[in-house]
Amino acid sequence: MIRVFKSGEVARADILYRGESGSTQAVEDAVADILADVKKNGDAAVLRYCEKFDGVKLAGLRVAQADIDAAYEAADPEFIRTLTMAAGNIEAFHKRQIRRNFVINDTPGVVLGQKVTPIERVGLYVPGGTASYPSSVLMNAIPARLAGVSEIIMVTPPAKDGSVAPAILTAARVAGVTAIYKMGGAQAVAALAYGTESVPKVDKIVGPGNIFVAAAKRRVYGIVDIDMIAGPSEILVLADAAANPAYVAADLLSQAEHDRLATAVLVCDSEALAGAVSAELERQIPLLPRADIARASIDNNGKIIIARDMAEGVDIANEIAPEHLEVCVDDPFSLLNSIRNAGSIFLGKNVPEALGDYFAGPNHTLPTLGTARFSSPLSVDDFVKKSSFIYYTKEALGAVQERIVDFAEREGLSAHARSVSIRFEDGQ
Ligand code: HSO
Ligand code: ZN
Repeated sequence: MIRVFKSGEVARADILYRGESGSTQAVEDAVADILADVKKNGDAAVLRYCEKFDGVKLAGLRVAQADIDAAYEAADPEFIRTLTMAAGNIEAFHKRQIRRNFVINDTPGVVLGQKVTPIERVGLYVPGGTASYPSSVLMNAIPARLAGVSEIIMVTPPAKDGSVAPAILTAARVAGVTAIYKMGGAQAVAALAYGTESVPKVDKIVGPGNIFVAAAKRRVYGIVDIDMIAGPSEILVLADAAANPAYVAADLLSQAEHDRLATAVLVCDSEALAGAVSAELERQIPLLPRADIARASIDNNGKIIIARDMAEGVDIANEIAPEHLEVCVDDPFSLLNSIRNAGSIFLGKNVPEALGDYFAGPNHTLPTLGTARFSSPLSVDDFVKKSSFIYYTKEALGAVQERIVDFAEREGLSAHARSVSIRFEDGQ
């Protein structure tokens, strides 16, 4: 059963609790060893770990273009149509994020500006097993492509027969992934970060993964950039008394089925709705193929918080800062302004989170674990960097040279001062 709290009767820590997750010393040690091994021994080490962890002895790591094309050709045309439509929506939304260069030319003889350059090579991690989602391939690869990344290198652990799920290969082709390697875990992160004989070294690694992948990403951060360390999926449904309890329960379960550690929370202003949603959860859970996962998530991490009114409900949502926030009220736009902390906001009673997970266009790679307080959904910005530039004529430099010399001398940096003044000395 989901736990039910009244806002005035529950400690803050209980409101904010998201369940246990995270790394252990044993994981950290194992990952450190794997990283060092791959750095030193390259492909041979990766192939060895592939045999050990994925149970398959591969001849090579790269997936042949013919295999990608064969998966695409064999795919259900309806699935390709769905992928293509979703990709079109994701592309249309993310296109609006593309930043332009800017130039400032306000002062005579001075040009200042900022130029945007795509990151050259990006590694995209795609988990294996049941968390292997074609939708995540689209969500990660499309913003990278729009940013102008020239190589999008996808990695994913192979099945025991050495294959990669055809749906993943198909989505990769639709999204514009440029190369695919069969490898997973910390060894894949290491290969991307350091490069091997067959895997090019990348500049940034994105995509979700298990605790080994997360620990490896954390460790290689600085050698390469990373997107984020994603925690288990989270949903917070903020609903008024008139919300449909069956819909609310279904939406909570859509995230609970992701992971035993997923967190599903309902905040509402009605005891009646709380009771009805709790009953609906009990009715719906046994109907799900992934009932055991959903049950564990709802019983361990799920909660219903009854707020005094919707304004307090918004405050609680802001404090929790969920990855996904559904606002199940009749006039959701009236609350939008007061929502400050949420990865993605689903407005109104007709917008299940799944609409955003798959199709609407905004990204589904979102800040978890309360990091929506300070971070944003994955976007085109994650795949570019900016350089500033400065141009001054000699006259323009001359007009400010004394200020710079003065500033540099006050910092005790005479060589700095001199690099300016030398340009105005006779005979130099
Ligand atoms: N809800 C997940 C994304 C996803 N859902 C993929 C279905 N497939 C992100 O938290
Ligand atoms: Zn989902």
